[in-house]
Amino acid sequence: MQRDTLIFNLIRKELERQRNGIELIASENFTSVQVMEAMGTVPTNKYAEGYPGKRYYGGCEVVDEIENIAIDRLKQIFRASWANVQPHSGAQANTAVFLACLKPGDKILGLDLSMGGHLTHGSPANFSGKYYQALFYGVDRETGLVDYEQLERTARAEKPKMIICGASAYSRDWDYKRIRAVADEIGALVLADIAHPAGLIAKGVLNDPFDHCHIVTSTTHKTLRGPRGGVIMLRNDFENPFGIKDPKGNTRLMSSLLDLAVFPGMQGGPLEHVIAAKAVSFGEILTDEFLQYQKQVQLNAQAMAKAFVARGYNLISGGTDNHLMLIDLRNKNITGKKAQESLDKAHITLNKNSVPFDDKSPFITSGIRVGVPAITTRGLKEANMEPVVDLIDKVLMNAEDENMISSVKQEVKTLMDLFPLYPELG
Ligand code: DSN
Repeated sequence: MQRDTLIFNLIRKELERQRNGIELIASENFTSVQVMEAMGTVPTNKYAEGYPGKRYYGGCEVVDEIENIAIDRLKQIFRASWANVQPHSGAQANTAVFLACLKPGDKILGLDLSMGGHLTHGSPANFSGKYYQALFYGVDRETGLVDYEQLERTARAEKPKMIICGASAYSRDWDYKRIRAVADEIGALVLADIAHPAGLIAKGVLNDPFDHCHIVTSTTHKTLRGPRGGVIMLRNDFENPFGIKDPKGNTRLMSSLLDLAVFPGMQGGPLEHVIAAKAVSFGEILTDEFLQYQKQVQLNAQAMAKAFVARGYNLISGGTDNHLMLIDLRNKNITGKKAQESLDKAHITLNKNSVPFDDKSPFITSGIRVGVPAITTRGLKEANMEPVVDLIDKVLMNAEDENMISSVKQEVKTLMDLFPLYPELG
């Protein structure tokens, strides 16, 4: 077969783009080379519908070993008693949880997307808002913190079957215990979607949701720094309290219902090459080096937040506990869309983001979300955050000045050349 130079040249171009820029998308990271190596390997050829030891195809003995190692390592990381590593993404993981726990039309209560929540937590544009009756809590207008009183009020009044905690644009830690207390009052389940802060939670840098939340889902590619994918975990197993049974009408433990929801409920063949890469990344997460990395992520985020505040930027909640910050640009007279586009030209990558109580559409937005996991992986430390914020500020304050943007682009490259990305790849 002729080599597909068109695509391989574009992959090379993407490598150079990643090398030359400052990557601040809060949900992105740079995996290790061995994680990428594992992804491009022969398990991609294998059909393995089912689970280790219970597959619908022959020849699964090796992928069984791989998948069992991934499961064992993930359980060890989070002190979980059960894990499913097959979800293709975080959205798939959440879909499987709903399928295992709820009936269509049941009420769910999650953080509003416009307040930092996630599409799969009940947005009307998503299956979660179409098949379930979605209710929302928000953040406090003054403090920018989750409005736990509103959450409790809504929970008591509406009695949702599931309360979802977790966010994609929230910079503070969560009071899981408080959420569990109201869930117990009304007989609801608590799902923690830790896709964003999972790496910090894994190493004890943030509160542990497992003691208080019945089910935990995550992606594997954000702060966990693994391949793109999802997982579901339980620390303690339990019976579905709402009478959901397996397809044969039998009562099963939640672990079993969740397995059935992932396959055959929602997915077909697992991506065993990605599961191999997940296993490799889980091995990395178990090291002390990864603890140092997560501590540095938090230090960098705090240093960056301080530098923004010093330049008069309005951070929602005033700062950050985790790996990201959400900035309301309204006092800087630039929209999120314009900010993202201008920064893109300077090779500083981030995303526009609605801010709580935004008066602009999600296509324009008043804010930007800034995250440090990727630049921390490249080796930037607290002292580098001030210069990075300086470059961002220069662009945002001179968004119409193409010469200025071009000179910032040069400065970005000079800075990032000091932190080589994937030198092994030539
Ligand atoms: N919400 C996306 C993000 O955080 O970038 C992931 O689904």
